[in-house]
Amino acid sequence: MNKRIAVIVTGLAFLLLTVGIAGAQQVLLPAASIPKFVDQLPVAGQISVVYAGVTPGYNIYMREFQAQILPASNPAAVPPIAGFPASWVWGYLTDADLTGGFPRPSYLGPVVVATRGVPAYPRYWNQLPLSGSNVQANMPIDMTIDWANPQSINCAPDALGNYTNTLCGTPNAYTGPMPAAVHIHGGEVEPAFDGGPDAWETPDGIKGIGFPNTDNIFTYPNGQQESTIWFHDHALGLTRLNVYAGLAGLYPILDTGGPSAPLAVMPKFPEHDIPLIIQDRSFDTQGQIFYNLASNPQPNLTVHPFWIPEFIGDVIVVNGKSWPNLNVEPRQYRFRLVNGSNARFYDLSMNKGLKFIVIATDGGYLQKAVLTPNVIFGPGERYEAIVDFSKLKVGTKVVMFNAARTPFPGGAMPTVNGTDTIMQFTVVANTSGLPNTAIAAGTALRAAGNPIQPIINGFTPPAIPPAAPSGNIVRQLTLNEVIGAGGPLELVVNNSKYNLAGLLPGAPTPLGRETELPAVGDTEIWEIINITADAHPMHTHLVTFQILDRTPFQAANWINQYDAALLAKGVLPGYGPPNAYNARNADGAIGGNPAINAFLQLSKRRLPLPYEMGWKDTAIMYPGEVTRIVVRWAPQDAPVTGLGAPTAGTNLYPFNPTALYGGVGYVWHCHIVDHEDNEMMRSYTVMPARQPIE
Ligand SMILES: [Cu+2]
Repeated sequence: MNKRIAVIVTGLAFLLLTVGIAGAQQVLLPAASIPKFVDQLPVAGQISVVYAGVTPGYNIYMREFQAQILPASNPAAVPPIAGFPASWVWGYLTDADLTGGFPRPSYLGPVVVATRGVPAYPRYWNQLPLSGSNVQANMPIDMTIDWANPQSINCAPDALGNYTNTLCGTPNAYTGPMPAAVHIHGGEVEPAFDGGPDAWETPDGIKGIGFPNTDNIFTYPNGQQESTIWFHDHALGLTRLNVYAGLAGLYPILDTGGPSAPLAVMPKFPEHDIPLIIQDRSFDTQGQIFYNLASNPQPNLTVHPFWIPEFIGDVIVVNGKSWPNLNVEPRQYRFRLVNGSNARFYDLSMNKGLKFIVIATDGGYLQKAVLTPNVIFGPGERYEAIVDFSKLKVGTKVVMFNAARTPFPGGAMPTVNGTDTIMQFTVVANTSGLPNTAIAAGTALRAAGNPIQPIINGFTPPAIPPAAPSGNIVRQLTLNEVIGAGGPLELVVNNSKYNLAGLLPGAPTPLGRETELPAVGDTEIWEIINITADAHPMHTHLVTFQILDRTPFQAANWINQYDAALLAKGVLPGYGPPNAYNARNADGAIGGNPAINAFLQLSKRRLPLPYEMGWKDTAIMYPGEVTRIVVRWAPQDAPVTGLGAPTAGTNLYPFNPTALYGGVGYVWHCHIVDHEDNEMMRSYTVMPARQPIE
């Protein structure tokens, strides 16, 4: 462990001293030269809104266009400065947007407002440039990683894992039409419409194996609870670039029967219900987005010339504007916080004595509102929080700050008056005339017939050991870094590369690469053992889960056993766990790893934070800890016990999650998208029945 951490720290010191490698044609715009709080935060209206509950079919066009991210002018500057030009970006446009004028106020969007129980049928069109893209010119595409490769050149590694095709290595970057795949993050949808990493299509019609043959029309049943889900690009090995370029939008699902009375009276979009999609970006001296390879350089350029372990931006962008201001009335506001960054975690707080009243997690409302001075979240996570400006005088300015280190949690502090600052709120007179609301700590948030259903034992975790209620399948799975000279070369889940086949004899698809084969309707405990130096926000497709606990373990001792087992079996980094995946270890867990319970430091075990005690689809897994989650392959509302409770082999979804499209099921992965793009993702398939376990 210590050695691994030392390697990372060395890499960080290196990045602070270097500039420009592959992006040498772009020169970094100093973040300090960008004035803060000049532009207003784009809200619903400037970001288009599509009411899918009213119009279930709608078009989304992926296009290249210009958006004004940096201030176009700065009237307050003395002496006056000219401001910055619009930036070339990629984004999702609606029919109305095509004639809506450019540059747009934001690259993000649209906000697609869905209604629970009313299916939506978006039609996605990849209309990114066939050639001559202004965005792609600033975003070198690494062909040495496992990616959505639309060309006939084979860039895959050889049997030993070496990348030998010189057409794919330094200094070549892919410049052809860009593959894209739209993933509905948090959506309960069948595999064909999940928009997983293999479901990509290029603007000239080349398709990945998972792209549905439905005339580009997807089906989202919208069966889950009222929550803020979102959609973003997910193309294999390209997600970090496509999302960075702007391909992300919000997808709130509304349900009149979901919230409690005090919450139901809060106005919905747009006035007092406002998404805050937080991202970090860098810009060049021409005002163009800059995927700055020097922000965390890849130390082994001969292996992956254009992939870096984590992109670290020096400019904070909210809803597509750098360091914006939002004018607020002296009343309560509802903010839908989305961490849309590549790799940056945020630890949000506010001055002037303001706190967050957290009301919802990724997948729905908490049972009761939680008052907290700060909210910590990683890429992909969402929280909804009430902020009460009612006690502040008109004219008061409130700043939202960030205290999270990068990489999280042990990396560098955010820069002072830079990445430590998110945005500003200015209190203005109440002109809406709408009555205030009264959400407070402890306010019940869910309608009477809609309590949260703790999958097992409430949020009181079962004792360790045994690790789980008898009869439940328990998986113990690792998060690993593959380290080369100077730093990480890739990151993997359970020491298994994404497309590594043959780990599980009898794996059900022609690809044979999946290892997690839960039965539909089953409830499993996943114990994720993080032996890397950093925290990873792990994300499951299809299902929301609940966090049971986090427990530090004697890392050096367990890793010694683990490394010895890998060595004894001759297993190379990235080529699977040391033992047979489906054989129970001494803890009764499958996954192919040495038992860990004896190494847990139980006195240091922590329950999830109060604001994490709800439905999650992405959760922070800290280094040196085992994070336990309980996952159930059934709709959120299915009862936990008694009549109608799902059991292994019962499908309660209104679709068939075991249906495979092109041999593709679902994935689960790290949502640091730079990690996800370089192997930190596993393929998983929902099965009609439990698989035999040895
Ligand atoms: Cu990760």
